[in-house]
Amino acid sequence: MARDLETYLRPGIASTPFCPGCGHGILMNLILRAIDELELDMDEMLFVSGIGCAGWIPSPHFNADTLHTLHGRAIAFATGAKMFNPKLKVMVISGDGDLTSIGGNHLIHAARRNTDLTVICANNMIYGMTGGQAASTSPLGARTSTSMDGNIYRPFDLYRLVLGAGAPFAARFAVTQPVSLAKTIKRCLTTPGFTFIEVLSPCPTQFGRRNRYETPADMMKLLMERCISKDEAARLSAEELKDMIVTGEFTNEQP
Ligand SMILES: Cc1ncc(C[n+]2csc(CCOP(=O)(O)OP(=O)(O)O)c2C)c(N)n1
Ligand SMILES: [Mg+2]
Repeated sequence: MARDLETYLRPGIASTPFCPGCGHGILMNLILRAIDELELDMDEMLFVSGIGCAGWIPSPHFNADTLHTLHGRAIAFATGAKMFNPKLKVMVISGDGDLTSIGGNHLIHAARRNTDLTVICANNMIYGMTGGQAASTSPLGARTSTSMDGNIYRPFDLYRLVLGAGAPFAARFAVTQPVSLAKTIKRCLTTPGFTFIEVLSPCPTQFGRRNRYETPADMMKLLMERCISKDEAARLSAEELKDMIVTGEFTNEQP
């Protein structure tokens, strides 16, 4: 039977670190929901995060063992813990800057090695916590505190990056697709090997206000309009697909 999700939180945490309209709280809820529906014992799990707003999703919130590690090094710590105790179910939850900018090297090698980890990347397309600098995921033309006239570099396409590095499974969903996202988190937690989910999570404070989103709701609405399933995408022309974000589960055929 479903438990009250509050029972998964450390007692005494009275407030949230997340800004109004941030998607990270929705993601936190869905991870706990997935754990609850699978009836996993959090005492047999370890949650690892790096530095950034997304790093706060597991730590200090989850009432379990959490490792809040150095910026960019969550996967390295998680790999060490898994090697030491292979029975642990190890989940890495961190931001796009942490996992794919400073930590990109660890990400591709864990994918290549098919290390038995579930990695969830909360992608808000910016370094949220430190003042809105451009990340390796910031879109072309995006205004950030380090690209006031628009970002001149192309962003990583994260699920393709991870599949290209050899991971057997990668997915992309937005926090505005909670049912599909929770289902995929459950799939990752029950699939051995390296599994990765890019979760699109709006940051109205650092990204939205610099990029002409009037309200936090506008960022959510845009995700709701633009995120389509890969089946829907298959029916669209290249022109129709231009502004769309294809979401779903993706696998690598090769072993
Ligand atoms: C070695 C090192 N470099 C830089 C920083 C500063 N720093 C901390 S978090 C962060 C970016 C976090 O961005 P992201 O992972 O996307 O998380 P968000 O806050 O957007 O959720 C940076 C640059 C640091 N703590 N350590
Ligand atoms: Mg970020």
